[in-house]
Amino acid sequence: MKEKLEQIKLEVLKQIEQSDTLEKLNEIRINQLGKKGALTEILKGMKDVTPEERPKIGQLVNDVRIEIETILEDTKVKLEALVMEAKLRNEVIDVTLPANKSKKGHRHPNTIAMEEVERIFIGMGYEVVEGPEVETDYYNFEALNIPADHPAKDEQDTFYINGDILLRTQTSGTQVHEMEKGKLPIRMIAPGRVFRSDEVDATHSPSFHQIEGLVIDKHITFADLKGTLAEFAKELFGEDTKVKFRPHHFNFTEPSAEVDVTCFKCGGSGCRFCKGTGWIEILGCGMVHPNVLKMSGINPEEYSGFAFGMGLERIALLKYEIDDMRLLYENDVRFLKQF
Ligand code: 2U9
Repeated sequence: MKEKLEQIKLEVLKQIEQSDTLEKLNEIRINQLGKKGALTEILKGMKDVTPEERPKIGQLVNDVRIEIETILEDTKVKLEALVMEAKLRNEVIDVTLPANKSKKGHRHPNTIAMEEVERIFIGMGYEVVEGPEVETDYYNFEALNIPADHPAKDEQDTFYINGDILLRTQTSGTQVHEMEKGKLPIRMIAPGRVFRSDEVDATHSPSFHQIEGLVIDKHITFADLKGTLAEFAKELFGEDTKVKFRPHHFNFTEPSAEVDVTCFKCGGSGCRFCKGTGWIEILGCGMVHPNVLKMSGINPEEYSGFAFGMGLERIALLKYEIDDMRLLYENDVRFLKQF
């Protein structure tokens, strides 16, 4: 038995010595030490050994097993080191090669314009407030002095969830929610996505973005509105920009106006960009209608305010001289990477 064990040991050691890959080494482990291995076979044959001899033989088998395992483990470590060495030799990194350029994205022109407008108003002490895109008829129309069946609702046709719940056509509901909180004064802008049942063309989209503003305090006058928007226009389009207020009508403001700025391309003398007029329309505004204040629990005898609203896409198109709004939504990288 002893000789047989010695013979197995020598045979295994020879095999280990000759194995030059980790796979071969593993094969030896399975064949020799596994369930069907030579050593296990010997243990199985222990029933033929006398009871006195059994512990001795058992000890011998164990010693040989430990010796083989130790040599297998040492050889494995050596082979792994060789594999790693060869790998390191083959995978030489040329640190002088130019690196692969990572394709870094950047902000969308809409986002750039939005953040620019926000920056200007934050600088004037305004808070940026976001509101829900799904609104009730009350917050989108009723509270803004647009009652049921008013023709203004026709111009702002939208997508209805049911008879009362709709996708907002303007961000004005956000200001109504703020007014209802009863914390005055208010100086806020409400940027966000709005929806209209419009066909897509160069200047329309069923989903676009607005930035509306609202200021409510004691003694707010149209002069505050003019001064604020004149300053905003200068910041956005340049120090020489002048503003013009044209009378207009909105249900939620009285008096109301549309605001033009001097064309930043020709300075007001008239060019193709401003269609020869020297002026470009950028937003609408007005003094908050007393009905609107009253409906949200604000006393119009004590408080007054002004509001304004602009289409963000329109600002982005003007600022970056883009002539088709659809380009802003197509996500064509060749277009987007120009900004
Ligand atoms: C409250 C009271 C008044 C917001 C205003 C406009 C004028 C306006 C248009 C610009 C182009 C919408 O995107 S557009 O089609 N908006 O002209 N918006 S005043 O007035 C408010 C808002 C909230 C409580």
